[in-house]
Amino acid sequence: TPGEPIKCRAAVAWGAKQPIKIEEVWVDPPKEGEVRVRVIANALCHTDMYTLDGEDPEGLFPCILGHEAGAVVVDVGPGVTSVAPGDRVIPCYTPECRRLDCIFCQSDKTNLCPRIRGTQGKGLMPDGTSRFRLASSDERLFHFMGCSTFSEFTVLAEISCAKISPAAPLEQVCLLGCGVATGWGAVWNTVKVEAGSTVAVFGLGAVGLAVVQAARIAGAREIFAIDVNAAKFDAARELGASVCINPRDLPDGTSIVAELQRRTSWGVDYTFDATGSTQVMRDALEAAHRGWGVSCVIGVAGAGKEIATRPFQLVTGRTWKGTAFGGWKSRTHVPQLVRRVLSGELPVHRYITHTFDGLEGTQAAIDALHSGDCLRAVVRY
Ligand code: NAD
Ligand code: AHE
Ligand code: ZN
Repeated sequence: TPGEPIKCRAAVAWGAKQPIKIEEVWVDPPKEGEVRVRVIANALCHTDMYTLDGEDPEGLFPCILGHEAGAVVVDVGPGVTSVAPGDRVIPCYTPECRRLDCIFCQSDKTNLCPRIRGTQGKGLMPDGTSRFRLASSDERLFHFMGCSTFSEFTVLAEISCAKISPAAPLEQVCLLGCGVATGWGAVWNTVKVEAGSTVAVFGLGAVGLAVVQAARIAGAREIFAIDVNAAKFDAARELGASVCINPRDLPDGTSIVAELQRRTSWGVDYTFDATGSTQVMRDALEAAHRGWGVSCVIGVAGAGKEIATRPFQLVTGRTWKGTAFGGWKSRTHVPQLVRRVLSGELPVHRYITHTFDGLEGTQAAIDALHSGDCLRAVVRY
C-alpha cells in the first residue's frame, strides 16, 4: 500500500571490515520530494568496498551500501512530478536539482549539484532523517551516497532519480549509475581527449576500462593500459588498449613514469588514475606530457591520504584535474547514455564478469570483486 512502510531484506554493513549481514528492514514511505523504488539489479563498485573497509572519511555504520543500480519506482512522496510508479530509474549519487538558483546546475562547467550533499554525506535523507529501520529492533540505519541500493527497496531524492527508457535491461544499464559512466565522462567531459592524442590509464577495473573504451572512441592514437594485475589485460585490449604494461614487470630501476616517457619521448597527452592510490596519482601526473599534459584523478583515496608532486611538474605545463561521476549531469545525461547503450553504440556487456541471483548474492559479489578477475558483479534481486 502506498504510504505504508515496506518490510524487505537488505544487506546491512555493521562496521568497518565486518561482513555484511542480510537483515529484515522497514523502508519508510517517501516524504516530500522523495521516491521509493524496488531495486532490480545492483552492481558493486570499488567505492562500496572502500567504505566497507573503513577507508571512507564519511563512512557511517550501520548503513546500507550500494550505489550502482537499476530500479523501478514504487510510490512517490508529495510534490514529486518527474517520475511516477512503474518508471525505470537509475539512482544517481550526484543529483541534479535544476533549480534556477542553483549556480552549479545552471553552469555547464560542472555536474556537482550541492543541493542535498550535506545530508547525503551524513547518511540521511534531505530532511535529516533516515527511511531505514531494522525490523527486529527499530534501530535506525544510515543511507549511503543517497542511494543505498543493497536493499530490495530504497528511498531516493527525486533529484537523484534518472528516469530511463522502459526498454532498458536494468541488469546491464545499472553500470551507468557509477563506474562505466564515470570512466567515459572522464574522457569525454572532464579532459576532452581529442583524436590523435596519447592516453595512459592506471588501474583496469571497470572505471579504467571505460576510460580505455572512451579514449578509443575519441580516436586516441595510442592507449597505454597499466595494471599490477595482468589478468585485466585481455579486456583492456578488447576495449581498445594498444599497449598493456604491468609496472612490476619493468626492469629493476625503471619506473612506470620513465617507461611511459621512453615510449612517448615527452610524456602522455592525457593520463588517468583509476586506482585510488596516491602514489599512482603522482605517477600519472608526472607521466603527463611536458607543456600540455593533463592528468585526471578518478580514484578515491583512503582517509588521511594526500597527493604530492614537485610544483615544477605544473610549472612545466602539466594540469592536475579530477572528476566526480565523469562530469555527467545525472538526470539529463544518464538517460541519454542509456539510449546509446540500447542502440548498440556503447556496449557494456564486457564489464559484467559475474552475475548472482537474490540479495544473498551480495556477499558472493563482494568476494568476486576482491578476487582479482572481476570487473563488475551484478546482483539481480
Ligand atoms: P577496481 O578495484 O575494480 O579496479 C582497480 C584496479 O586498479 C584493479 O584492477 C587493480 O589491480 C588496479 N591497481 C591497484 N593498484 C594499482 C597500482 N599501484 N598500479 C596499477 N594498477 C593498480 O575499482 P573500480 O570500481 O574500477 O574503481 C576504480 C577507482 O575509482 C576506485 O578508487 C573507485 O573508488 C573510484 N571511483 C571513482 C569515481 C568518481 O566519480 N571519481 C567513480 C567510480 C569509482
Ligand atoms: N566520501 C569521501 C570520498 C568519496 C568520493 O570521492 N566519492 C566520489 C564518488 S566515488 C563513486 O564510486 C565522488 O564523486 N565524490 C564527490 C562527492 O560529492 O561525494 C570523502 O573523502 O569524504
Ligand atoms: Zn561507484
